[in-house]
Amino acid sequence: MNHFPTTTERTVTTSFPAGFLWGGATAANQVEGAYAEGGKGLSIQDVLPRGIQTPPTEAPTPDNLKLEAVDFYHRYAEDIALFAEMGFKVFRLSIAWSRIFPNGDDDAPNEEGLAFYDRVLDELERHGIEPLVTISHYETPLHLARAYGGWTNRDLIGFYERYCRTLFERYGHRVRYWLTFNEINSVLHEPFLSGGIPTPKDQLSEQDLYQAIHHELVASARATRLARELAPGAQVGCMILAMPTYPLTPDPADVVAAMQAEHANYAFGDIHCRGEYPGYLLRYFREHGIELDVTDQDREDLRHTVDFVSFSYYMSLCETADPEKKVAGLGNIMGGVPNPTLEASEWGWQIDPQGLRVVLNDYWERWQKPLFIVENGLGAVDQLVEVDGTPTVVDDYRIAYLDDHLVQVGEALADGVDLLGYTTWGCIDLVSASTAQMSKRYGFIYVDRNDDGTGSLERYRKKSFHWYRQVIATNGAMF
Ligand code: BGP
Repeated sequence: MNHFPTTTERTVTTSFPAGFLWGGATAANQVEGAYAEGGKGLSIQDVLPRGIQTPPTEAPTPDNLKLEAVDFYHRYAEDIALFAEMGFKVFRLSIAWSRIFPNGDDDAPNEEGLAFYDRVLDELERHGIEPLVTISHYETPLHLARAYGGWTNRDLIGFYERYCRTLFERYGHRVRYWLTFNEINSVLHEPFLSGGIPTPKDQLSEQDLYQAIHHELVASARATRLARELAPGAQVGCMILAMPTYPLTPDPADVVAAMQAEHANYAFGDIHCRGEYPGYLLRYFREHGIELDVTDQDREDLRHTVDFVSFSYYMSLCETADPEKKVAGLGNIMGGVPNPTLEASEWGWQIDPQGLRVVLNDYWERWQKPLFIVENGLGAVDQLVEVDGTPTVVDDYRIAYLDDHLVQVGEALADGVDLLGYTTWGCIDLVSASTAQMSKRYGFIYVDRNDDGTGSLERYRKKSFHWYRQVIATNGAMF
């Protein structure tokens, strides 16, 4: 078995499948801006000026970069034209729930919000780019957080279902790929960002947290059921924050610790793919005195399993059973123990291209559902320079990161993994989720906006823009 590759060097020449969906990904709250235009209500993001680092503010404050973000709301046509220039086959966007239902619990949708996404979808269609829509991407309407306690409240299932019904009725004939909740497992670590749960993390009981998770899982399954009814041909996927967890040492106790850490994430995929709670999670509930309110209808709803599994991948983690070796986590919401063999990005996210292959092989073998990589990329500080009189960024580090990861995607394809597509995160620079700043950039397109909010919002092609266009034009033949 030692013929399997152990470096990032490609050892096989399997090509990417015909029709492979190359593209990029964004989220409404990180690109759109126009936070109070078009009848939009407030979302939790409008009161998170410092990302996940400090508690929410009472009301929107001028230092919140997401209020204007990169102004996709007004510049979507220009941006989509740039995506088309790169040859995108797919564009992942989220719909801002509070543009459609400003308070979340409104009786009727906001027509202006719906019309905005009609225009965006028209533009994508004009360029032959397939939309991939995230229904809820860290942007719960603020009213649902404040008045209902976010997803801890069962009423949110009904509000979400009404929202999904509206989306499927309006866009179901033109959107094939839907994701129910962005990184659904992240609620374990960031209950407000991910689940609109206002109770501070250290005061939130596991009972309430898992009840909220249960409500989201039921809502996700109901969305899948509804899509089958209202949007035949639609493909619904779950979306998981993937982070393969390695044992820190070969000590079997570390191996078990890593397995258990991984279970916390697997559970979300297991329920979405198998339609019921896995035994290891039921055991956890028993041993921690967690008794969920689960109705017969919930059980029946959960049986509506997803068509595919999507995930984000940025890094791997280690786990250990030894409390002395448990050092504070990386700059990521999932914690974990740093891997001594890996380099890290400027934000402490450890770079591990082979980890992507581990995830692809592992998820495929575990669930036997088509996979979709809907986030991957390098957050870095970029320097705008002039080359031959044209402003650009010479982002060789980003090209190297993506290149190394795509080599590993090729390895997984050669192993027979069924992969629908690959959308890099933040294909255009956007406001970072964790830091709420501009300076952590992911894009192929540079946006002139600074952390202090200044900047012209002009767009410039980076070196990686031209590289990615080649990747797509050759359908990944260069890997
Ligand atoms: C994921 C989120 C995205 C995105 C990305 C990068 O967890 O789904 O919204 O922001 O991470 O994170 P950051 O912006 O913190 O660098």
